[in-house]
Amino acid sequence: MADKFKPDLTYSDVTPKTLYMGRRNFLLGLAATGAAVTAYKRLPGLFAPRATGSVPVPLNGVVQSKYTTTGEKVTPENWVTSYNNYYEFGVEKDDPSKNAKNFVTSPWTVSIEGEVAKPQKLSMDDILKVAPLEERVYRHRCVEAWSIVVPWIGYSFSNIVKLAEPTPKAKYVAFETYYDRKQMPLGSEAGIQLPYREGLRLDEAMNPLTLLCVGMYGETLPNQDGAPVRIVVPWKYGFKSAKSLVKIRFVKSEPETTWDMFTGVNGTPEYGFYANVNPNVDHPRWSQAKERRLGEFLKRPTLMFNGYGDLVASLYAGMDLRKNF
Ligand SMILES: Nc1nc2c(c(=O)[nH]1)N[C@H]1C(S)=C(S)[C@@H](COP(=O)(O)O)O[C@H]1N2
Ligand SMILES: [Mo]
Repeated sequence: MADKFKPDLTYSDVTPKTLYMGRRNFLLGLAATGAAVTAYKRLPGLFAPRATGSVPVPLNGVVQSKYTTTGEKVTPENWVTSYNNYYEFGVEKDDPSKNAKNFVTSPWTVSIEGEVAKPQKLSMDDILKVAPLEERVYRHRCVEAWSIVVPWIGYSFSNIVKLAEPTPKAKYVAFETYYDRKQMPLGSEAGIQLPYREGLRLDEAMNPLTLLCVGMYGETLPNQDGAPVRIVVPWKYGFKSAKSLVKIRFVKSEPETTWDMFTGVNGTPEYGFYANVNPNVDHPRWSQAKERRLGEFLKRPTLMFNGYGDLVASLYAGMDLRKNF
């Protein structure tokens, strides 16, 4: 790929980063700057220092992706890390940033299982070697009508699918995320079934936009944003983008998910399996026509498929998107 490379360290980053990276790792980071893809192949691990799971560290060798399709202003990182949902750490928007500080994400294992020729367990180092890391700026729209624009880092999830070699029986992918009552004591009060479960149809999972995500804003993921590895599905409501992934299971039929098992305040299901961003189909309790971009005052119109229709609309040809919401 002849894309431009984005250095992982810019001059303005240098001072704060030296403080927590330590001199050796800092120099390693500098050495990798500009060497990008070749460095990606040579570096023993892409984490500058080994991630402790408490402080994000720069990711080296990240290339710009052709799937950055929005020229919209990136949301200030501060908003993205301090206003979000991660119910295992509490249900208020400022809970995850406060309560996930000491979440231990190293070592980490992601298990690939089910209808595959190659079931396997991957460490984070394995995951970082599957494909070159790309930076992709995506719109991200929560079902609760707020949105953000984030420079994620990762690669197409299709790379994982290829690694797993699904059998012809595999039609869906089920995701399961980490749950430990000791580290996540507020999870039991969240009112949803944990561990958090999500899923995609196999063709949705194969769509190049579906991202296996290991970082954002040039660094590994902060705990509250799903460290150390998560899914990002930009044309669907945010709840499909499961954080802190531990299991990827290829299955024959549509898997149960945390949010389609959830019966809302009226005792009826409020969230469908598809969850495609759709300004024309309201949530039972609020309109989806507009959204508030975090940090902005005026609401903006919500876009069909969150603006990714040219790449994903064909997945739903002939489907009634009101029924399959
Ligand atoms: N494990 C887990 N993943 C999760 C959630 C959660 O509560 N637990 N919340 C989801 C919701 S509702 C949203 S909007 C996004 C938010 O992602 P962000 O914090 O990176 O913005 O994460 C999704 N992934
Ligand atoms: Mo959400």
